[in-house]
Amino acid sequence: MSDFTSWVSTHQSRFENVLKRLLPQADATPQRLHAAMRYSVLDGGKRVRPLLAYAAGELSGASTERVEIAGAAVELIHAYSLVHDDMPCMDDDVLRRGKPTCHVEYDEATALLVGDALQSLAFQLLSENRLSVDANRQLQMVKLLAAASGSNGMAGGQAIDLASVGKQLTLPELEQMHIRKTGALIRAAILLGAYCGDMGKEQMDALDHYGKCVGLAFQVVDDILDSEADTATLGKTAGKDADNDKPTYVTLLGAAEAKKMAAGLHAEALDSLAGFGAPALRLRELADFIVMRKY
Ligand code: GRG
Repeated sequence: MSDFTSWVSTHQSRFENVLKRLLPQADATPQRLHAAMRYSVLDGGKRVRPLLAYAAGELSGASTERVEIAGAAVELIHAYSLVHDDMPCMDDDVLRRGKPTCHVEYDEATALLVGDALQSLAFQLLSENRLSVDANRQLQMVKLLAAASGSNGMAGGQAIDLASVGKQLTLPELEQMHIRKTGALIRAAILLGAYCGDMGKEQMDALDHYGKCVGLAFQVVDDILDSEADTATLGKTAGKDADNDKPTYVTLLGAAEAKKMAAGLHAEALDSLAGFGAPALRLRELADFIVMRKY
């Protein structure tokens, strides 16, 4: 096992325990909602966003306990978005992380409430735990996650995505959609991880640029995987973009150009880490993983 693989699996399993502790217990009232929240968040997912938060936190000298709260807040928002995205009123999917989607396993009303409750819990965690010595900084962190997940971030990107079915988008339009829908939360994970420690403005800006590049690269690769990988490998239904007549990097540019674009974003992400030197190793490796992943 490479050093990176072992870092990933150690942090994934640490983080799983953090989530188990922070989520409401399944036997607490209302049991069905709490069980569905745990079903939707635990035992699945690559945990890319928390891993990025851990790596950014390592770079800014943050305490692991603080980074884990910030990472959990981001992961809960991510899990809520997947639960809602899979519902019949959106992507209408039956498979997520290799198991039946939340509304299939439970029911639609429960899935709606799971998303709502996960989102609230994310902000509760960010506000009830001390994540920075500076109260203003902590407020800034709450605002950062709100902006990344709201109508100018993830939810807005999803709205553009739903409105673009069956339409031809230009490359800048597609890019704007994905910067919001996928990129904003990935970028927030990195910045929140770093904000748990201490980092100067210039370094924060460099990290932000890294976040923008890997966030967009993540989506370009997602489009490629949706068209090339199979359902068993992905743990979610492959070929959904084509089935839903959605514009993607693959439909717009073709697979070969989309791969070149991912490689270009990968190189730009690595460039923005140049000033950090050796301590940014994990962020470099995570950029490699995001671009080379197979699921
Ligand atoms: C419902 C407000 C709202 C937003 C939904 C994130 C999203 C917006 C929709 C998910 C659909 C999708 C395929 C988005 C593309 C990229 C993406 C976020 C993929 C899933 O993330 P991974 O690969 O998932 O990190 P795991 O399961 O590993 O956590």
